[in-house]
Amino acid sequence: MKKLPILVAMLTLVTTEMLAAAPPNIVVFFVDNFGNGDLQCFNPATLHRTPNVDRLAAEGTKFTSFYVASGVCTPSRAALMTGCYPRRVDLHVSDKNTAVLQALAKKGLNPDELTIAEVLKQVSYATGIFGKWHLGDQPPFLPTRQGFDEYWGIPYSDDMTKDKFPETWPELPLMRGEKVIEAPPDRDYLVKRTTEEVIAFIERNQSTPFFAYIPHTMPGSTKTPFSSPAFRGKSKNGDYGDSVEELDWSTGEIMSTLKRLGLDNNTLVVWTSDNGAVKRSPPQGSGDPYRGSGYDTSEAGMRMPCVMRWPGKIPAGKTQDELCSTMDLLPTFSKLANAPLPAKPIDGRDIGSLIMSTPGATSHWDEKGFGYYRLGQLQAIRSGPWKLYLPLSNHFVNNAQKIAEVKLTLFDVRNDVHEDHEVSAQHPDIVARLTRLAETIRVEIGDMDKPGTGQRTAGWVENPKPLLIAP
Ligand SMILES: [Ca+2]
Repeated sequence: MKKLPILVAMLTLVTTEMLAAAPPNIVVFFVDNFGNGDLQCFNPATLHRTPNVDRLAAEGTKFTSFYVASGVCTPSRAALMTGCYPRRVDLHVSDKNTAVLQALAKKGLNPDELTIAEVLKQVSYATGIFGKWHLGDQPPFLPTRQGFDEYWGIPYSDDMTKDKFPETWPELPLMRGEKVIEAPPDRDYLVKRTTEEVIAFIERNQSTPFFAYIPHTMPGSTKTPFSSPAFRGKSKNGDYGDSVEELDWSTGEIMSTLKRLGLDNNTLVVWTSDNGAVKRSPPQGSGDPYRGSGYDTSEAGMRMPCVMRWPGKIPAGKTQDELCSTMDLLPTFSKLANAPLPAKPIDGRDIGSLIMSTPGATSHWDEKGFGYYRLGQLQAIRSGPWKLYLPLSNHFVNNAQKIAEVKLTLFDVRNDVHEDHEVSAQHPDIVARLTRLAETIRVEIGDMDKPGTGQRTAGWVENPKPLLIAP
């Protein structure tokens, strides 16, 4: 009997050590076409009420130089999933040489590429995706073939509906696993139902490390974002605001679930957007305080609001302005989970020290430069505070590949976030250095018709077939 307290103490010690070493659950919110200025915690002037994401920011760190790798959906998602520039994995353009994959695309993320889900599966994470995939709708390209145990959602954008091409496109498919369960689903309920699916996934997997990827379908690609009746007409910013407030509600529900199950202290939560808010008239989403809008290489197009929370690991109430990217998430998660990196080269790096604000941590992008691509064109580069817009006689000004001439310009996008002061004449040395870095990226990743030495090929299906409701 005398030995019991010692045994209890030993057991307690083991349990504590095991808990300390337990790899974190990982939850990634990746909303669609949502601007930096659309959250209270990034823009107090916004009309949107976003208390739940604001709470994440208060309990975690806000990232103010966090970039997606493209201003449009498919390439941005390809980069998040693989840790690579979209051009490296050949998803910078669609099979039709357009900006994003559409229904029945022949192209998709190559099954040989390793996604975050596959990396985490190596160390037995449970993996689920809930929302919009957009990396190929043919069977070999579905998330279930890319490391996800579970899939509930739509394979491409919410606006790719049958009425656009009634002869060829199917009704918008809602999928569970590899089966179409409804077509079309009522889009008003996508965010609500996605939230319920995520909560059920977390409940089922509470005793194992899990990765929940939540690429919410909203605000999405229509002029009239959808929301469920509880949110409709409730915001001060029309349909767009209603959908933003429902996304915030969704965040709160999922965080409450983590807390209720006692999981939130060992869960890394990342909340960000796939690209900036789209230009609409009258305006809906906001890229404030940055210039530009979604779909291009402007700061508003690619510099996203990002919040990360992991109590005790990521400092609370902090702002981190070092340059980082969605491409860094795969290697960072790989390190945290102690899972091997993909054998093929990737562009992102482990940013654990930046996330946790280790003193002296710097951005690897400052050394090699971060390239801003639109379609297959390298248009700008950032290193440290500096963004250099490359001089181009054939600059793509929209996704239809209309071209214009642009001159070389240089801005300090850390201190002059609205890019009001062009300073190339004052800093010829910086212009020269960034120009050299751009050339290095161009050689490896490619530019326009010139292939990069590091480029790989996407997957391809010669005869794509519509996804239809399973019998
Ligand atoms: Ca998008």
